[in-house]
This record gives sequence, C-alpha cells and structure tokens, in this order.
Amino acid sequence: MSDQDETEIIRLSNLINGELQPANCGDWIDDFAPATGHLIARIPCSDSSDVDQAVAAAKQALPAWAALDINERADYLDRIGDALEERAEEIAALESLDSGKPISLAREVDAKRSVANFRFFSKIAREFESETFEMSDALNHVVYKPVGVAGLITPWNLPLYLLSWKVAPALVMGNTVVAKPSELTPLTASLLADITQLSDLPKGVFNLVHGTGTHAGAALVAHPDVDLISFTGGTQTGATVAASAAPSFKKLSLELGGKNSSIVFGDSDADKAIPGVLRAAFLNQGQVCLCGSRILVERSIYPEFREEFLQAVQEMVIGDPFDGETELGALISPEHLNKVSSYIELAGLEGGTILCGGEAPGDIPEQFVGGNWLMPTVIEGVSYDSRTATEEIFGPVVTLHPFDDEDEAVKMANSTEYGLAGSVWTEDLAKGERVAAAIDTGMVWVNCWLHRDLRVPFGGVKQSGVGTEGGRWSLDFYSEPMNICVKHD
Ligand code: TXE
Repeated sequence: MSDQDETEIIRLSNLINGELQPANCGDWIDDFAPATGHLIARIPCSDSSDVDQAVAAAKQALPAWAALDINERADYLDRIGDALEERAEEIAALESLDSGKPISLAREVDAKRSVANFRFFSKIAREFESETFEMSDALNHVVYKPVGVAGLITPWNLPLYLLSWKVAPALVMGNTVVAKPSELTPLTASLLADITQLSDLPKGVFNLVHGTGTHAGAALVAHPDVDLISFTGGTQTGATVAASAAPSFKKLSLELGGKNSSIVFGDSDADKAIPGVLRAAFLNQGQVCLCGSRILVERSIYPEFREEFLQAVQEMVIGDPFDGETELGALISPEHLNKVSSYIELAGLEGGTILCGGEAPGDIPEQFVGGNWLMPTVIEGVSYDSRTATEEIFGPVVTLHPFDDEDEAVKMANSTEYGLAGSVWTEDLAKGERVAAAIDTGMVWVNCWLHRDLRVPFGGVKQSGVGTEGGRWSLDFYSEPMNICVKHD
C-alpha cells in the first residue's frame, strides 16, 4: 500500500452535534476495497470519549426533537429520502467499492431500498393512530413516547440498507440517534450523515461515530445514557451486546445470523425453483443473513435438480463489481474469506464432495489479484446435521441434501440452532403453507425469496435474534407505549 497516492484516499469524519470531527485520540482505521485489496479510506478510530460526546449531543437534542409533531419529523424523513434518491448512483458506487458487491445489486437493492426505508417509515408514521379503550366510566388513551437515545449498530453486508432501516423509524418516533456502522464498510454512513446536514436535521439528532466494535461499539452499548440498542451482526457478537446492555435494562433488538433452508419439492416448477434457489444461495456472494445455504431437494427430482442447478451456478458471472453484467463480486475481507474457506475444508473432513467452485477463479484480471475471491461453491454428501450444514458460513457456499417426504424436510430444516428464514418451492400452495408454518423461523417464502413488503414483521427466533422490527413492529420497538386512564362520571 505504501506506493498508493494519499490524495486518492477518502478521509471520513464522525458527526457529533452537527460537527464533523476526527476521533479524539487522533487515530485512524484503514478501509480496503474487497475486490482489489486497495486502501480506499481512513476512518476515525473512535473510543469511549467520542461515544460520550455523541451520546451527550443526542441527549441534549432529545427534548426538542421529541416535542415535534410526528408529521414534522416525517417531513425530515421525506427530505432525507429525496436527497438519497438524487444521489442513488453515488450510493451504489460507494457500496460496490466498499463491500465488493456487484454494482447492479447495489443499484437495485442498496440504493433503492435506502430511499424506500425513509419514505416508508414517513408514510406509516403519518398514518399511525394510537389506541383508545373505553370503559363505562373512563377512557384509556395510549400515547407513544420516544424511548430516548438510540444506539444503532450495523454490519457490512448491506451497509446503508440496514442503517436506514433503523435510523428512519428511530427518528420518526422521536428518538435521537448515535449510529456505529461497520468499520469494514463506512462510506455510505458518512454519506447519510452529510445528507442529514444538508436536510437541516437539527444538530445532535443524528450522530455518527466510526470505529471498531470492541471500542466504539462496546462503549455505545454500555453507555448509561443510551436507552435502546438495535444491533444487526453476528450471533456471538449479539450475545456480547445482550450481556452488556442487560444491566442497564436497555430496550434491545438483535438481528443475528441465519442458516436457512431452501426446500424444493418434486412438484415444484423448475423454471421458478432453479433461478429462485440460485438467487437465495448466492445473492451478495451469500453474505445475506436470509440466504438459503442448505438446499433440501426431494429425492424424486434430486438428480435433475442437481444437474440444472450446477449448470446455472457455473454460468454465473464472477468478476469486476463495477461491470453491470457481474453477478458475483468479492467477499468482504481476507479474514472472512479464510473463515468461509475453512468451511470448505471442513466439508471435506465431514465426507463432502465439492461439485463446483471451492477456490478463487483461475482467470482473475491483474487489478483484482489482491481481492477476496471465491467461486460459487456447491457441496454434496455432508450430513444435514453436520457442522458444514448447520453453522453459518456467510459466503458463496451451499450444501445439497436429498429428502424423502414432507416430515423429513421439516426435520432437516429445523436441525440448526438458527431460526431466521427459509423458502419452500412447490406448486401445491397448501403444502407450501403447511411446511412453512412447521419451520421454526421468523419468516418463510413460498415460491419466492426476499420478496419484501416493508409492512411485515422481520426478525428471527432461536440463535437468530431477539425482537421484531419491520412496519408497525418497528414503530413499536422505537417507542414506549404509555396508558392514560381518565375517569369520567
Ligand atoms: O460481524 P460483527 P463480523 C455474521 C457472519 C459473519 C459473522 C461475524 O457469520 O461471519 O457474523 O461478522 C460491531 N459491541 N454476520 O465480525 O462483529 C461491528 O463493529 C458492539 C451476520 O463482521 O457482529 C459492526 O458494526 N458492537 C450479519 C457490527 O457489530 C460490536 C451481518 C457487526 O459486526 C462489538 C454480518 C461489540 N463487542 C455478519 N463487536 C447479519 N445478521 O446480517 C463488533 N461490533
């Protein structure tokens, strides 16, 4: 990296009380492009003193922000959504550069969804009606108050998408925010900070603290003046966050890992199932908590499915994330690539056969040799309850498993510690719903995957998380209901 031109390296700042500033300690963290390994940015290496300042600013801004009418706060969300939309191409480019994902995905999903999140929460907040409960001699009226200062911690796989999913409902319900994005993908969080300023959001309402999880993130979770934590990330980190937040009784939502099954029945339509299961397996290089990485196929169609699926996997275009034709980009970091690769090795020890992939593409162009590349990998022959088939790999690696009947499919799907999502592929919709209901997860798609309606509940069970966000459930999480009972004669 020593020969890299310093002027090309982006320097990001924290946003605290409306001021852009470096970390108090003056230290920086390097941010690398996953596709090339090049240094692209330096971010403040914040510690508890920066977090203290940001939380103090958020606390000071809280009363005035909470006192605004919900429609006025929704107006700010609309302004932010409009500004994000104007910069959609910039968002897509930054996200692709920072996370290694294909630009087509960054355009269609990350950029569009960030705008949609602000607009959606503005809309449902304007329509939000609190309840009244009438008694013969009294009227109960429920009022929704902000929780207070919200600490929002986000991961690297869908950086602005997930940050906006938390920031929009938190702000519209009257909370003030301290956001701590992943140190691996900080670029679009700073773009959002810029937009909040250009949208004249009052100072201190949205604060951004860059830094590592163990310093900035842990300080935010433990801070006594933070009233709520919404965290998306790994299950182990989630356990640490929960333990740290518990003594001060913070309101907590944890969206953690997943190991989701795609269940393909013999009566499924291959024209839907093959592309659907392929997309569920490899979107964002398999780095989506909802990805279907265990593919359960009814034995009667296993040979044909296997052949057609393998052909589709091998036709996927892997390479330059900025090429509009690219379907698979790079993995987030060398450490993550090592972790994912270690599971391919483990699969061999567990009796698995690699049907395709398993290594970096052979013909990688010169500028990408320093990147974190892995071809889409399909493994057969490991048991459905093996470590390979039950632990979260979070990469472009899937396992295939035949099953004999509905009961066996459900048993196999439920054989992980995770409980986030799943998909069922069948032309018998009654069977699809029956199987979906029997799976212990927070959500299941039938004949589709990641077909998102922002109104529906989103959250996992078992090791996949605690709490539910999405639609009305987000408005509930980011507020405290209070009942006022007025007696009349
Ligand atoms: O995430 P981490 P990592 C899974 C995936 C991956 C594993 C670890 O299996 O391999 O998690 O990924 C912040 N207190 N998912 O290590 O560490 C951190 O700075 C407070 C699934 O990258 O969980 C970042 O902002 N915060 C997942 C965020 O937590 C802490 C998406 C997530 O980082 C902290 C990503 C601490 N002690 C990974 N330690 C999903 N559910 O989509 C870290 N952080």
